[in-house]
Amino acid sequence: MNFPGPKSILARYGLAALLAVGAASAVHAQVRVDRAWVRATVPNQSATGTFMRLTAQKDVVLTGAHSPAAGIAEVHLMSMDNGIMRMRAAERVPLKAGQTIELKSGGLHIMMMDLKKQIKTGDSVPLTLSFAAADGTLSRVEASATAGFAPPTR
Ligand SMILES: [Cu+2]
Repeated sequence: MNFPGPKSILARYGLAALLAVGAASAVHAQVRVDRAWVRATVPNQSATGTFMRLTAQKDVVLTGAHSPAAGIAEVHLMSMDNGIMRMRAAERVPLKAGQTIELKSGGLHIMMMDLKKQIKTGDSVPLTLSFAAADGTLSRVEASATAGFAPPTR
């Protein structure tokens, strides 16, 4: 019998499975998520932005996002183009080890589209962020964004 060693188990299931098990323990997460918030919506609003601070423990690339609150969650980048603010999908956002990047209004954000229901102030919206390391290892980090109309004050 040839049992898979720890290395091939990692390769087969990805670090995601391991991280999912230890999601509650931030110590093991490769990326720390702070001050996550989502802009509350009015009835029938179909999209909104989610913002946070991300601090990577090692070089990784943010490759996507997912939330049960939205049909589609995309990493978006706002930029000025000839005086016009434009928004486009950012497929890969590199994070440098030890550096904090801020997803904020008017800049990088997670766009939640096809919202399942109204997001009200104080709601807690679960969010899964996907990352890829330089060696190809994939991981996921679970976060929770608090709904409001302004960034959290602490
Ligand atoms: Cu957007």
